[in-house]
Amino acid sequence: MASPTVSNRIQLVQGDITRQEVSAVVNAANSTLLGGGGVDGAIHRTGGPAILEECRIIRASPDYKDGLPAGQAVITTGGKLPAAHVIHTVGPIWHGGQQGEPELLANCYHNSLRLAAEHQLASVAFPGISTGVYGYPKKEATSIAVREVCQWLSENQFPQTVVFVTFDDESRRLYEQEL
Ligand code: AR6
Repeated sequence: MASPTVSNRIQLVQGDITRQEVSAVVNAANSTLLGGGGVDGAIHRTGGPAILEECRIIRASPDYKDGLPAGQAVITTGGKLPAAHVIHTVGPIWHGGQQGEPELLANCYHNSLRLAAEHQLASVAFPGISTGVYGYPKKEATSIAVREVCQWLSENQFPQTVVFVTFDDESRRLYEQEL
């Protein structure tokens, strides 16, 4: 049987990322890994304390004593979420675009996908990393998200499927245009 094309491996869903039945959901975290608002708050609220416990263990390792740098990713349990895992990544805070924001945002997608592949995860759901509190312009962020995911899928077998989860109508339209 022919392998599915990249576009057949991408889905667009409008809704709450914590309800996605996927192998892993990606958390738009901050470098403390100890929780926050937006997607981060929703994931910890719905997933329960097991996620925070693992985040604290990660923070206790010498590698992450100063926190998780922007662009990097780590994986924990999904606790009580339908998803078995959470991949936590830290998006860049938007400072106008001249401080490495596009590269850092691309790294978030790339490193999250690399972790998913290392764990042979079938499906991963991404929110629009950095497009909330961190202020990244949605159109530019969407373009980077779609570009990085398409490139990864064209070169790798895992994850088999990527789901872009959008919250609002504007974001959904931007993904539709980009895809
Ligand atoms: N499901 C899907 N998308 C959502 C949800 C949800 N439940 N909630 C919000 N969005 P944000 P950031 C959308 O602010 O910009 C936290 O405090 C939202 O509309 O969650 O990376 C962290 O601890 C937006 O488009 O993440 C950090 O301190 C996108 O998800 C900081 O916010 C991301 O919004 C990270 O900010």
